[in-house]
Amino acid sequence: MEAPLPELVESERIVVIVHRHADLDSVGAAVGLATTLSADVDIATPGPIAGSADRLLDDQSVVRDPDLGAYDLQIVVDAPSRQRIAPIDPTTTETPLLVVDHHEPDDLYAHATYQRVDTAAPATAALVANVLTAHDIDIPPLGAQALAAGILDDTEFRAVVMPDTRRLVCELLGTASATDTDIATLWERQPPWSERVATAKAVVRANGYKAGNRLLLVTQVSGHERAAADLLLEGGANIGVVLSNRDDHTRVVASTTDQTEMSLPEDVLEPLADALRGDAGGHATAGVAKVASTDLEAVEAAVVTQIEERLGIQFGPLT
Ligand SMILES: [Mn+2]
Repeated sequence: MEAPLPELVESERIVVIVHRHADLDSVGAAVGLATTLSADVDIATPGPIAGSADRLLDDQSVVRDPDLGAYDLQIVVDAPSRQRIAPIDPTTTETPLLVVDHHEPDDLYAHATYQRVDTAAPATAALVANVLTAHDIDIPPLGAQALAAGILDDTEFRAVVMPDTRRLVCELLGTASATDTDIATLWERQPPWSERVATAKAVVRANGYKAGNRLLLVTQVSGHERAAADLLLEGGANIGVVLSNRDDHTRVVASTTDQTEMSLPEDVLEPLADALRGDAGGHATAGVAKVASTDLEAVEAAVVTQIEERLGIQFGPLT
């Protein structure tokens, strides 16, 4: 029996760090933890995510440049060295560090307060499932789905027939069947139908605003907001804003190509959330707000005004 990890159950704020070009195993392990632990969990990414793994992050709190000292526990998943997670460096703070990994030990392990390292494990996601189970923490369907995706991907699907892992994978898939999302699409080259429909609607419904050579595109979808926001940037916008009605609130997802002009959370989304009651977060070039108003026209007008005030410009219609 392994020594327990008190911080896993007692922490209020946890950051889970994935590796550079994080794959399904690293992201799946992180999402498995984020959806399961009772703490507020941020997932920190040192850079872009590989392939389809970013789809698992749709409803997660994702940060690019975490203030590591502000957390009660840092967890690195699927990376043995500082180089694999640079520029994020969990060794610079006093925050306890847990490393969960199946690679050959490297420099990160010397700094770990705790480690769950097993080079014989087929995937880090499997080690995460075992850590959670060992603490009697029930894994919810979304978490089970993310962990199963990580294990299947790292083993090229052999996990379902490997004696050591088939039982775990079948259990996770059984739990995951309670969600209505389909993980099979993670291995398709073309985005899933629902995402294609959402991004196509985003294009058709977009309102354009222009000031000088700045373009702002605002649109409405009912899902896949992040993919839609990225698409608006690919379509030429400097700033893309996607609004989504969620019964009693509106989700506002924003992306910008410009790293320096403004910080979306601080300059746009947090003031918006203050004005319309809600909360906001994210990093400088991609953020999310949740506001109480469900009047999409009013939310759109408030977003445009916020950006105008911050940049000291006035948008006109893009005709
Ligand atoms: Mn792995």
